[in-house]
Amino acid sequence: MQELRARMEAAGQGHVFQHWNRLSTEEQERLVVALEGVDLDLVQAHRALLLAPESASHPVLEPPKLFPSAPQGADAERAQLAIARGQAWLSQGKVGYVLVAGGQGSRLGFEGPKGKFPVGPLTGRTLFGWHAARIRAAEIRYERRAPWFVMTSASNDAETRGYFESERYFGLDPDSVHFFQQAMIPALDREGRMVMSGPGELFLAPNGHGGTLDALHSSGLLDRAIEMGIETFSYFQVDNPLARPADPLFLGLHLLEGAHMSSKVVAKSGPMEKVGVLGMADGVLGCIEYSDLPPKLRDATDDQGRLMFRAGNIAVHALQAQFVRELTTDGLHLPWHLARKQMPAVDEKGQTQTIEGIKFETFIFDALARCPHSVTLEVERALEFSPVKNAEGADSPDSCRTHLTELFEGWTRAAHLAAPPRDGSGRALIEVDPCFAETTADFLARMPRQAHPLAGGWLFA
Ligand code: UD2
Repeated sequence: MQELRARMEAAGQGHVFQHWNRLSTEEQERLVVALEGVDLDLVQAHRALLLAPESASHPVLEPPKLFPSAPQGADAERAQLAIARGQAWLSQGKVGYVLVAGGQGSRLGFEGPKGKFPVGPLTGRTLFGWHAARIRAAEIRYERRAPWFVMTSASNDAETRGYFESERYFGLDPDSVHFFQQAMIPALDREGRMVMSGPGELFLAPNGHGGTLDALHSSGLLDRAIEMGIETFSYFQVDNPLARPADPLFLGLHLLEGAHMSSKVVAKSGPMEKVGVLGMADGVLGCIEYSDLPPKLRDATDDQGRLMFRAGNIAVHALQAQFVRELTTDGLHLPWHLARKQMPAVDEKGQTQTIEGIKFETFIFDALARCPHSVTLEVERALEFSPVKNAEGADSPDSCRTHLTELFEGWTRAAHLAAPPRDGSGRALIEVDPCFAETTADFLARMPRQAHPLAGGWLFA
């Protein structure tokens, strides 16, 4: 105890004991356990980062080279080659899926893991359900079971595992689903002191999606994946039910290029859309936040009238397992970002107030800076990106359901089927199971096939 107290005081964090005498024995024990789990060197590094004067750097920004969504000529030939390569890679069991689901979903206002949120227009299929169905579809197509690594955090791990169990792993083999938790780290106040959310409670926050790589390593799953023969991780986020983790074109392009890490992007809907864009800063690939893109570059267009900086990041990546190993040996080699957030903090009198504290996060896309080779594939937004982030408006459950039904209805039009029934608001009542089709071509290949009636609409399953 004395040693712990001395260490905290030496690090300028002695305040964590200021309410010690008011705590019950159990609370004291809990606090000691929490403090012993803190990496004080990391906290010191975060403190130094916070208190350092801000440097105003102005890097030279350039758009990245994009592989086009509708390739022509030599690109079309390369795409054919890539698809064959990607399919072979999937059939040989070289791909492991990594889903990040550790975030807190506070913008959505949903209690519990975001992956439990229902978005299936007819079935109410949840976000986890969509991802599982796409993995199942790949299992069927490539006649190969692949491991699925699901990252949770302390706040949603037990509920996520319980949910998979209650859903019988959505028809997947439970042994192929591996949960792992990302690390939680202290947040700091403006003076660089660790925030206490109660007299004996240290405030901890997830360490950002870059923490996925570190957690894969420290959980032992990285080594296990490599032992299983996994060479490429297909990484995607829980909030996008249209993410296609087993896309042979993307995986194949990544392999043909000999890339360490690759990304999918969609064309920004307009200069003002608030998404990060992939781009080069002083010749180094990364993600440029929309707020860091000067208006002149934000609005600039190319000779075809398209935005020059249009490569909207949809957070879908392919990463080589050996590259993940390099990045995580002797700690995670990614830069830290500061996020100012409202959080509860106990004051000297023991009263809890809301303060503006600072969370520290690493971002997966910063690993792009360390790749000598990388592919950036532009994909169709309608087919691959409809995230659920906000309670209403853009990127909400409602916009996502509309998006899904418009996509599926387009497939029925391509197949010359009659128009599906509509609800009172005019939205088509239709849903297509990913195991039935994931693209127009898949859907057409399944015709003629009758839909099952469900909830007054058509379900293709
Ligand atoms: C992210 C990207 C943005 C764009 C967008 C696409 C950042 C900073 N911005 O914005 O550029 O690509 O996604 O949808 O990433 N997560 C964890 N642990 C964490 C933090 C996040 O698992 O500690 C997961 C979270 O569950 C979610 C995903 O990462 O699946 C995205 O996190 P977010 O909601 O914080 O990122 P967002 O939507 O602001």
